[in-house]
Amino acid sequence: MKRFGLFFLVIFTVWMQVSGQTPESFQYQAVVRNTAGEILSNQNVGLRIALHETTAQGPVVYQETHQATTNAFGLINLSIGSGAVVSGSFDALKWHASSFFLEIFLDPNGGSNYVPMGTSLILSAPYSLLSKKSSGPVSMTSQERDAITTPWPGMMIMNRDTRKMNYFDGYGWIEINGIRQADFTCGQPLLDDRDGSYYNTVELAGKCWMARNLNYGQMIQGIANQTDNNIAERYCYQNNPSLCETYGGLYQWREMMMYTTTEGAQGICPKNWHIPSDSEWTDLINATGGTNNAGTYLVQGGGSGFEALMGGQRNLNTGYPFANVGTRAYFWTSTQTNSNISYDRYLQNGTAQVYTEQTDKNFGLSVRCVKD
Ligand SMILES: [Ca+2]
Repeated sequence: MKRFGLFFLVIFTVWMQVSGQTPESFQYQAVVRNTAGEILSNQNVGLRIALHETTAQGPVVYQETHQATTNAFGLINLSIGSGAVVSGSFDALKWHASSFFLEIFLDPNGGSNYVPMGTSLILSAPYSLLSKKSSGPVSMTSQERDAITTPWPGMMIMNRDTRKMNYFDGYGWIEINGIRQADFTCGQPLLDDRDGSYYNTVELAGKCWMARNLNYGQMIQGIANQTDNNIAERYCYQNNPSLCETYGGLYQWREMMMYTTTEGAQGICPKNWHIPSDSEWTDLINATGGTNNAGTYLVQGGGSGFEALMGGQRNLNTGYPFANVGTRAYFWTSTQTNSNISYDRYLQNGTAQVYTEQTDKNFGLSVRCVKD
């Protein structure tokens, strides 16, 4: 059997759909040749696209299939994001927060006997998909900036590594040093510059709390333990990244604490924020109606601004280690009972009570950070 190669992979133009009913997408163009270098012209081919998050070997967060016909020059044009969805949600991809790698599988006979053709980093797509969502320059890392193949003079980006504006002067990138006009005040969105995520914040009991669950780190499968490997890891309910978008990540206690047991440690929180202690949780609850009532006020739409969602937990069951999404919200504290157990608080749908319990550190619960 002949082996085929996509010799020439170009992601050249990213364009946005403006019709409300049409999904966002980006254009992908490739020339299909066989290994002898011969162009496959006027041929029906089947393709499967897989998007990996973070690294080329990272979790597959989206897959779709396409049928295409090469033209006389072997060229195919695909609109990624508008194929037949196999898994995941294109709209839920966090272009601004992560790197994505596009893996192509091809059946040169037009069927679904796909052969892997290779993986490449997507660079242009985040830029343009994101620019639809904001009128100003988009944020990216220095590495992503340097990978823009054809910056134009005057092009401007927000450098997420330095948190400064960069512009291209026709010869190279120039960084602008500015003067901070005002410090962060609670109630403003918090930018987590590790991944570009924003968190609403709310001041309660004299402390500034995240108003959304932390959603930082690399997703791993629920059956595996998070480990002390210098990689921040999270679970997503049902191993579904789009549920992390809604409910945030679920963290084992030791991972959340970044392998210290010091109450109030920064742990997995952004710089200058920390994991709330049990007493900080007590203060929060006392300020929002007390143990018997605070549940009413802490939930989304409850009026306190805390906006708790019932994100459920990662538990210790083999097979299906997730439970209680939609019915319970669990939050770790940084206060441990002993080396195996720590305090957490949970809310239950339809109940005003806020419960305190002591839970095995291997459970995966939600995390709210508090400003130092
Ligand atoms: Ca880890």
